[in-house]
Amino acid sequence: MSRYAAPGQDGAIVSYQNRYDHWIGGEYVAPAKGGYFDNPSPVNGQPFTEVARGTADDVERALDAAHGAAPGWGRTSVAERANVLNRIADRMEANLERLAVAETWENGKPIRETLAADLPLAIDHFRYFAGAIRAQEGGLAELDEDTVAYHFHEPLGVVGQIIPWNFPILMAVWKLAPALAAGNTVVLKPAEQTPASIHLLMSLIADLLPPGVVNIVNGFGVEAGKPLASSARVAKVAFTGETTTGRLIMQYASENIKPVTLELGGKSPNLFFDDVSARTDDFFDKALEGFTMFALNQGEVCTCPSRALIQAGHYSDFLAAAVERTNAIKQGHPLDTETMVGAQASNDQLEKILSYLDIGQREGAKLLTGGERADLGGELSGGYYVQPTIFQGDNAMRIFQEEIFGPVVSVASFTDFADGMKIANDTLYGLGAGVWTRDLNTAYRAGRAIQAGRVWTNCYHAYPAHAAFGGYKQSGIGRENHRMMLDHYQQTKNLLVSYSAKAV
Ligand code: TXE
Repeated sequence: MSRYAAPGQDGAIVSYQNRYDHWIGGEYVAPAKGGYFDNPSPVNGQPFTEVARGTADDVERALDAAHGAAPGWGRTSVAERANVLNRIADRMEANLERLAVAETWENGKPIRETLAADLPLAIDHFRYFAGAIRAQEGGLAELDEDTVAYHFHEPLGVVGQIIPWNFPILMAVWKLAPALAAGNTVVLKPAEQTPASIHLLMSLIADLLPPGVVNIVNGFGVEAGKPLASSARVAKVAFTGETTTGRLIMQYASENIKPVTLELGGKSPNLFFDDVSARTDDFFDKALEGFTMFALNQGEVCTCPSRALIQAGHYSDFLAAAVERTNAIKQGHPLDTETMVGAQASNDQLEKILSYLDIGQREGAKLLTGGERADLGGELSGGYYVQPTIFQGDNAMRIFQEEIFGPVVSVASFTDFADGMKIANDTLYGLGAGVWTRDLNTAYRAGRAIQAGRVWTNCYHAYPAHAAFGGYKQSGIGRENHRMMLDHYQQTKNLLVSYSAKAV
């Protein structure tokens, strides 16, 4: 095991400014109203920097910069934009360890994940959209011999983006890469819990982008996010966060008839059919691994497989093995390379999860393991740690219906295929799902029957840039990833041209 030095310690590869202002027009800009707030690390609960508290005035200033840059950036050739995106990816790759440590320090997630997943995925995202925009073509329809409909792609202009704290850099990149590739300029509001990693990223790539193409306004939801989403000066709003907040974002944007894409909450089912346990082999092990994915990223993933549905024929045996496997998860210092579960991202989130641990027990669910705040002692005693927790209950319970966003899984059994589908779809959400079976017919039918935008089959929590991701039902509107994402950031211009000299 090795441990990366924490920021501020000897040998640290990340150092922060004492304060982060807004990033507007290619420079730091102090907040119009002068306020700042502390940014604590969830690893130990201690503030490590302070951040400008944005208001509507700051949003306006950022929109000025974004509008100033929009015509120039929108007119660059796709080759130029793709080159910029590729250079950003190269710069991030050259600084991968630094960005990974920053992401871990600010969010609390284990360094093994930021090194192996968050940052490589973010880098690949820029490369993917650099390629996608180069390959994009318009369309042409020959309406008759003399009449042609041309279809062009145009940037929308200035877009507003509001992101959460669970994957600070990756969520920023999921939104920035397609928007920039399509020729838009951006005003982005990071989550108030995790702005510093994004500023670190911006400081690394600032020289690669013309001033004003990407602007960052820090701050809280109502103070900074609302004016951005409500503005008549944005052509589109992209949001990731809680479903109730998504509803507000739609309301704000509807005032000016602006399109929104929303990536919201989930309560994803993870189904384990009987045949998973038919043999004790690698596949069985893989399925157990799939079960424990509820604790990945401390459960702070919109697609967290937070409802494990196990078919009745192997229910007890599979569950016993799953509990054993969960108990072997190594929780510890997020900067240790062997840590699998780190800290929750904020004290608010910690308290929300603890309240659900209480709710689960009060509504009669059986606690199979975990169930408490984890006290890791020493320098981590002020941090926000929760034990990986398994509840057994039934799908009507709140712990099966409401998003906990912690390392907590609620387990129930199902009898046959129809029963499994019924329980899986008995939710307001429809973002992700998992299906585990050796039978490809079952896998296919389940994948088609589950009402979710992404159904992982014999795998879970993979997020390649070229697979569409998004929600059914109350999990959202629109998609992220995949080149179809470009459609959310472009206008379609149709020119309908008659080449005939004849009067009609
Ligand atoms: O989310 P919010 P929170 C879920 C998860 C979590 C819960 C609460 O269940 O426990 O949401 O987290 C900005 N106008 N998810 O409170 O409030 C806010 O500043 C404009 C799921 O952090 O949705 C932040 O930048 N903006 C999720 C962003 O919205 C507003 C990821 C997300 O914050 C706003 C995060 C407003 N009125 C939480 N209010 C996922 N789907 O991945 C807040 N914001």
